Amino acid sequence: DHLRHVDSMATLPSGAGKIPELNAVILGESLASEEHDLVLPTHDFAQQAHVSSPQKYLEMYKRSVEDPAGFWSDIASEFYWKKKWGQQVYSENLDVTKGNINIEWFKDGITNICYNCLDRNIDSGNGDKIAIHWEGNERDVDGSLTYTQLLERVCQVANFLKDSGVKKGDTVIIYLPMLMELPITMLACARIGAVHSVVFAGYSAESLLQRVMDCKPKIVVTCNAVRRGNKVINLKDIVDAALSESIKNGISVDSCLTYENESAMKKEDTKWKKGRDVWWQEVVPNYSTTCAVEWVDAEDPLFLLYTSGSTGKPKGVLHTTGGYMIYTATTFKYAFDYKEFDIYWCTADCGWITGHSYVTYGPLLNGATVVVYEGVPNYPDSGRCWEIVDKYKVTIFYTAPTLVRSLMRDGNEYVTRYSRKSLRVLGSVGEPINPSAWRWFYNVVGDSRCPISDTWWQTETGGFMITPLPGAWPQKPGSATFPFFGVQPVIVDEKGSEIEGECSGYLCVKSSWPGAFRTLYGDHERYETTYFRAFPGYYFSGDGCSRDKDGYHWLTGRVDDVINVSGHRIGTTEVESALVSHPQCAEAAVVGVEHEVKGQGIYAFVTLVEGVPYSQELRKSLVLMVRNQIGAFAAPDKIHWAPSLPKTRSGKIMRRILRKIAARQLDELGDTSTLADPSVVDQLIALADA
Ligand code: 6R9
Repeated sequence: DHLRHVDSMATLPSGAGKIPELNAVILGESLASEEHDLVLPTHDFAQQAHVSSPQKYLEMYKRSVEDPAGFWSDIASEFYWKKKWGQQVYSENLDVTKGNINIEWFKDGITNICYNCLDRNIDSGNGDKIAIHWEGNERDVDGSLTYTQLLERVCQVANFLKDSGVKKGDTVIIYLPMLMELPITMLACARIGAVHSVVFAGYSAESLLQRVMDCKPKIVVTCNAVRRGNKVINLKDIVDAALSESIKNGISVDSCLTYENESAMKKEDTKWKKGRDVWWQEVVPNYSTTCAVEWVDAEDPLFLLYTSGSTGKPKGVLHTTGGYMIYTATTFKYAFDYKEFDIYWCTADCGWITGHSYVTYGPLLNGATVVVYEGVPNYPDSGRCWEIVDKYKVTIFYTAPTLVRSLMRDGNEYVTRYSRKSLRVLGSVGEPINPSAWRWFYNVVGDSRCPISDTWWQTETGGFMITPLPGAWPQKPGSATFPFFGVQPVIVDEKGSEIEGECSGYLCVKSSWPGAFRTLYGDHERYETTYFRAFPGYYFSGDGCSRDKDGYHWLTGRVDDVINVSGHRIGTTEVESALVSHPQCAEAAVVGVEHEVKGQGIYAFVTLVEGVPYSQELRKSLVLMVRNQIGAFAAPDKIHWAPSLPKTRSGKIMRRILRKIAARQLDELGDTSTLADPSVVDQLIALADA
């Protein structure tokens, strides 16, 4: 273990400001290092960092919460605004008891995020800088685009969209894998003021349909197929299925722009619907490489992204333009200590929020060079990531704990075979990173030299909320450390009272930040209920969190019915709905269970229709049902036969008990006396390995 242990932080200069919760940490005296290993930034790293000391952080943080308007407008002024925002930099109401929830930043400011990502960087002399390095699934398939070339591509797509009748405020669904065309299409939408809704290309036709029905896109952009590892997935078939079903439900999509992904499937083999489908390669290149920008209000919508909640219906998280732009740009710069020379690679897919904020917008707003990888991280073998790191001289590598754990299991040789000398900052997102995985990432991948930014945030928050600033302060493996500028996290108890000092409870946020989502598409009521009613006055994250005596934050996972599988959010109800749509399934209850690689696995208790016998085939067809209805990533790891489910007298399933049975913590079942029929529990235990 190469960690640098320290006895105290007395070596750090003291002199912190007046923000009590942070003082304990920032001032060395009260640091309880005996409990956790502390990992100090190296001297060289700290010296060159944007935020080089706890004091510097504290100074900036203090201003950001005491004078948010001043802090954020100074930063916003570094971007291009056709017209400056109004008198009031922001306005907010986060208290349901005082009226509707309302958040606005930079209102009446007129800008365009695509212009700020591309034109602005080109105008400042970076036109020839590489914007995107694209690495295909196969080793020898790659390509790159400079900022100028990227703008040209974006303009062609934007012109096509306009020509197809897409106007400001219209929605475009993008169902694409990690081709360059994915960020290109996102930027093209932004350029003309259209609202993109990227649907992860691992979602099933059923899930795509649900999203089409909800946001009614003018057009769908897809490709014929994709190669992931050794598998070829026919995306066009999935789109066809969703679109023909949507027509039956009264929603017809005029146009389906389809990119021919030649390496996966030939044009000739692709099913085609004349009049609706258009080949990308046949139309897009014919359009002009310039396209005037549609200037939009800071509060005009930028995108919709569906995420799982605790009910079956996905939530359309809506982000607007101005605040999101400033927030993603700023968080990217500070949390990764971004510098002009950096080569940045984030392994996330643009189908998730991480791919929106930290593959596309955040990095490009900073004029960064971004690596986009089409394939899976362990293809053709577990060394692929480090091969890519060496190939492009990646300096910042941002990934998920699930990948770290799976590569860790495959052994160090796959890592040490490659140089990785270029790396200087590592990042983690999606779920809590276990201290052991953190250490492996730090010691083996980063050669004990690269700080790790363990970034806690959500689809809803738009950007990082609690994250280390590399170089600023010592890290504790597994802790997301401290809030980003302008973010005021609070931990509340059951009653919604803030708890101070060392504690654990529900993680909420006091007052707004520029990147916050503004509503759930078409359902402001649900927005208020889900996020603001549980603890009036606060945004409730749905996560549990504890704070140690040094003020470090430790995320403990979801406290609602959301499971986090390999960093993907899946609602238990979504999986249950898919299971019960199987004709032989009478009832289902799904819980999360610890999983070595995925973080959480999906564990399903299934009650069959009277008289249907248990069988291995039935198990398989139940799993298939979920794969088809949601996507392969949501497939249950275990189907546990349940003659009946443990329910209270009022009919509520007691998930607490199911969680214990799933985890085989049978001596911790707790009180089962309130069950309508306590003998159900023994029945379930008897069938645990059936
Ligand atoms: C960015 C993203 C959000 C949920 C969130 C939490 C979990 C994400 C985390 C983390 C601990 C981290 N989560 N990052 N938990 N430490 N660094 O993942 O967004 O898909 O909306 O998921 O993921 O439970 O509530 P999203």
